[in-house]
Amino acid sequence: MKATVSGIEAILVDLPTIRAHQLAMATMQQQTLVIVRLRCSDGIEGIGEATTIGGLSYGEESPEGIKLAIDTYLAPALAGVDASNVHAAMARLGKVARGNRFAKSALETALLDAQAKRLGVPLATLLGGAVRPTLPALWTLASGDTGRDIEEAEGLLAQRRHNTFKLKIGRRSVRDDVAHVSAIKRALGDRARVTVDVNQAWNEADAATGIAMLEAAGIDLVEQPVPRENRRALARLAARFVVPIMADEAVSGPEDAMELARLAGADVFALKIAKSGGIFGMLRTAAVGDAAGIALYGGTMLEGSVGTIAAAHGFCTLPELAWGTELFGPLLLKDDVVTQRPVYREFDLHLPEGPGLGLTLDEDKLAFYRRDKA
Ligand code: MUC
Ligand code: MG
Repeated sequence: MKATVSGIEAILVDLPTIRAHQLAMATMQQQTLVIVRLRCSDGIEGIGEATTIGGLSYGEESPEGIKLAIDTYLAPALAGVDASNVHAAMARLGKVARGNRFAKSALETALLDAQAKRLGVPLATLLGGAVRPTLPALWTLASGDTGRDIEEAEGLLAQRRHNTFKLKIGRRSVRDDVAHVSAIKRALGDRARVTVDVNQAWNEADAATGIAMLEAAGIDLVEQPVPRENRRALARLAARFVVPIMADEAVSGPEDAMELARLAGADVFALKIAKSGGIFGMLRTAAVGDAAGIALYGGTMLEGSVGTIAAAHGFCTLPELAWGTELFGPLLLKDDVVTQRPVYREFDLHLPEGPGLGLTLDEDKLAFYRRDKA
């Protein structure tokens, strides 16, 4: 019996965070997930998630816009299509909508979750198989306070939960940011790797000054120091400094990856399923990086468990993942909408077992946190 897509629901879910999370462009006090439920005629339901950071301040899609795009354009285009043919379904979405990669990613995850459940295999198995059973996951220190960040890092090192810390900078002056980062690196020493994410906040001159000082302070990686459009500046910085430069906002899909590879524009690519329009787009982006000798890193949009585990299934199939991942999103949330939250142990994220994503929605929590609850 052929299974077809019989219904799609996109649900806005507002969840509290464990603390404020300060980035160059926004301070998050909570996180909004868009949870997608995709029902099929054979009774199987797939779930997916589209999540961004800080409304419209980080990317071009907002949670509300993602829901609108799904409800109005994408869900109607999938009504009645063969639910077992994910590539054909996604090609159809490509015809009805340009861009809207986060929304498409959530739908692709839901289709893949449903199909893997139908076949009785984990999603990574449907993708060809996992080459690593767990994924290293870093933690982002972004409380806005140096002392509090050091205390947080010390606690997580002692618990053996994380040994790599990413610092969000770019809000303050270059000098203040460098002082903050250097103090944290001095306190942690060789016990932890410390990386920074500038989230496009510096111009090229600031970046040259800042990166020279960060390099001297022993920082391991500098992520997206300049605006994403300024690929040539990224290339000049990558050529000038020994500390690896990572492209994040500058690399969405394989086309960006190709352009950056041509320019020698980055040493590392941050991969994310949302910005690539789904797991397959992320894998195509990774393939370009691999071919160009660019190291890979598994990024996050600070998704909850559904989006995080979807990305994890994709990342664990990559032959090379030299810089590990930052799949810590669920840990930033006080609560979630799944019955069992992901396990983090011995510095790694452990994938759940079971078919599909290996997750089940918690109906009570979903009812409680959904924005449109009665
Ligand atoms: C980004 O730009 O990498 C990842 C961790 C975090 O705190 O924000 C992000 C997004
Ligand atoms: Mg980033």
